[in-house]
Amino acid sequence: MTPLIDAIETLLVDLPTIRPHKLSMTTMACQTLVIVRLRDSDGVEGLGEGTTIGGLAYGPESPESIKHNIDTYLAPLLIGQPAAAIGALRARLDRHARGNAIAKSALETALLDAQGKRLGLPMAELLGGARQTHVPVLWTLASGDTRKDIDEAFQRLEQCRHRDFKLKIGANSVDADVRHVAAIKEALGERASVRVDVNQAWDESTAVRGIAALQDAGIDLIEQPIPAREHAGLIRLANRFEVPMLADEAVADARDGFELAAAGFSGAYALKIAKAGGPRGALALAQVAQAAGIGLYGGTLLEGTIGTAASLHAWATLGELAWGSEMFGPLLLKDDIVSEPLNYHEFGVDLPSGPGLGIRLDEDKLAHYARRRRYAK
Ligand code: MUC
Ligand code: MG
Repeated sequence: MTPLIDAIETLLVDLPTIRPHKLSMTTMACQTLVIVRLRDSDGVEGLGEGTTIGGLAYGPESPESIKHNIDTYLAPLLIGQPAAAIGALRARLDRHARGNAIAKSALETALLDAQGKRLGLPMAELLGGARQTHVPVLWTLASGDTRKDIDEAFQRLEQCRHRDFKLKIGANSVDADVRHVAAIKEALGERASVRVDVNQAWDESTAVRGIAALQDAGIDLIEQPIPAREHAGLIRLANRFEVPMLADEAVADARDGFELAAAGFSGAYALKIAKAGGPRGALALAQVAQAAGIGLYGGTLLEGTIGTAASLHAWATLGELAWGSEMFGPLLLKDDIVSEPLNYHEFGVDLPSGPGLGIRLDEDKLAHYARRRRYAK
């Protein structure tokens, strides 16, 4: 008999970060994961995660809205439905609920995890099969302090943890940011690739000035220098400079990717399961990028291990990630809610093996970090 979806539970999990993580729009001391536990009538459980950055600072979904909208609107659309009909279920969510890409990504991940466990297959096999099992991972230097960032970079290089670094800029003046980035690049030299993420903080003329100086300093990639909706401006910047642009907030899904490519963008796209409504949507964007000759980059919204593993299963199916990935979310957190952490080594991370995500919850840790209901007696 076809298993049906019996129950969907959501939990908010607050995990402290190892140090403050400073972005142009917020500084994080804690990350909140929305964990989904989906139970099917055959007893199989699927896990999913929906995570954003800084409450509502990064985008229109907050952890609380993700939980609320799953509980109130999205879960009821899935309960009682055939659990294996993942394409039809995702279409059903899109037909009845607009937006909410992160919430949908968490549910799609849980559906894929359950189906993988049911069939005894890793999630990557449901998505086309792994073409790589070790994915390169960069580290974001974002302590807000140049000296600390340089020390952190050397530590990571010596541990063979990371050799590509992304610097979060845009919160300070352009001159201060350029000085900070140039000092880090000079200290690291050719030992590391240094990139920046401006997270939309500049207008176009500021971007022209900033990027010119960053290009001279030897920076390899400029991520989302101007606001997400300014596609024409991003294309002008891509045409003006030799250093490539990485579109992040500007491209959520395949439709955005098609529009930007058709309008003449060249450079790279950051794929994120959270932006695209799940692993399948992120891979659809990857296909558009590949057709347009645009480079791929495996992106994160700083998910914990479950969201990171789901992303890795998707990225593993791609032949090449020209710019590697940033699947370091679990390393930014002081603790974890899974029984076996991901294996980071040799400047990358292994694709977890085993059915579904290949990840098991640590129930004690989950209970410890799960947010209690504030108004319970
Ligand atoms: C972003 O915009 O890229 C990814 C790494 C990081 O430090 O922040 C995120 C979000
Ligand atoms: Mg970014």
